[in-house]
Amino acid sequence: MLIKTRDDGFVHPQSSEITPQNIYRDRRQLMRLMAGGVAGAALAAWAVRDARAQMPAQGAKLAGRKSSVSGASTMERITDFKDASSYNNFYEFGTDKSDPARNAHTLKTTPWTVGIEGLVKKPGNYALEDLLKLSPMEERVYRLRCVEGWSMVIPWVGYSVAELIKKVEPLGSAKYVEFITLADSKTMPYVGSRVLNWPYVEGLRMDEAMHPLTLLAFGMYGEVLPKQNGAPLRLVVPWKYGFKSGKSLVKIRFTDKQPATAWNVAAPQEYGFYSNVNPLVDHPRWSQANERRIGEDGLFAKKRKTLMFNGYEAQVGQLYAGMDLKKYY
Ligand SMILES: Nc1nc2c(c(=O)[nH]1)N[C@H]1C(S)=C(S)[C@@H](COP(=O)(O)O)O[C@H]1N2
Ligand SMILES: [Mo]
Repeated sequence: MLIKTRDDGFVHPQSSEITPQNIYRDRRQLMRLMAGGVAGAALAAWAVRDARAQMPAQGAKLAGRKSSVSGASTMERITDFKDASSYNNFYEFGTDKSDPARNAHTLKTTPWTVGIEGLVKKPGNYALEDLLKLSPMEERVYRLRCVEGWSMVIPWVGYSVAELIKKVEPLGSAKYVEFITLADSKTMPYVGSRVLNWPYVEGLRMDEAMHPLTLLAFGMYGEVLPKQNGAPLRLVVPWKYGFKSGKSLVKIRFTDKQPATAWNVAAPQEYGFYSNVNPLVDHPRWSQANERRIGEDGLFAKKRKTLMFNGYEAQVGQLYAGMDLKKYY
């Protein structure tokens, strides 16, 4: 049964009536109801996926066209979906790698809006449905390198955050972008714990945010994002340590001052603002020269050498020309 829930005609199936059979019937029905094209399909998929949230079945499809951005896809072996969706850092849901997959089902991803604030001509609350339609979806296979010394290769679906930034027109005085994520203690059991200051905040310099590789992701592996991976939308900054890629974004704020980021506030000697992947700059408590690729951790798996800027130096090296990367870590 399709229920009309919003004035703008956004529809979703009622979850109590969902069975594996009628999902596909409803999905086809939604596809017909929605405007054609990629955005329409994405929106329909979105609605179905939310209704299926409690089900063990795979999520709804969210396909993207192949990206034309230089360096946007590595040919390295893609990490299994199972690993990418069960070995996570999402401290709002617990600090063990297995906690987010177990706990994130409580996250409510509809309705969802992203507030655009600060030094910008078009501030306001942007509905997820509108963000999904803002630009064509692309698939990009990025390496993700966690500061803890492991990595994955994940096919994300989304578009450059630059597309959104251009639409909202930041003022000339905006030098940084602050990315603020959801902190809802009712649905996120560790919000309120003392591990970090909540909300989890990250930030980029304006030119980093505008770089075409910086992705606003809505999906992975051709499906909408699993909750533990940061549904309904997150950042992915492939040349920086994974913690720069905030999950479940609710606000994007344009500022003239470098944002106070969650990890930098928690441990400034260990985590800087830039956090570019750099095998030559060790973490104070461990080396960053090598990494373990998740899914390769058998007896004979060798550690891989960590690459400068996580392998994206050709694309982003120029952003840091002349900077002392030992000082600005
Ligand atoms: N809101 C929020 N975003 C977050 C985190 C977090 O704890 N909370 N962890 C970060 C870290 S440390 C990493 S490595 C990546 C992991 O993303 P993945 O689970 O999709 O691989 O998410 C980042 N984004
Ligand atoms: Mo991480």
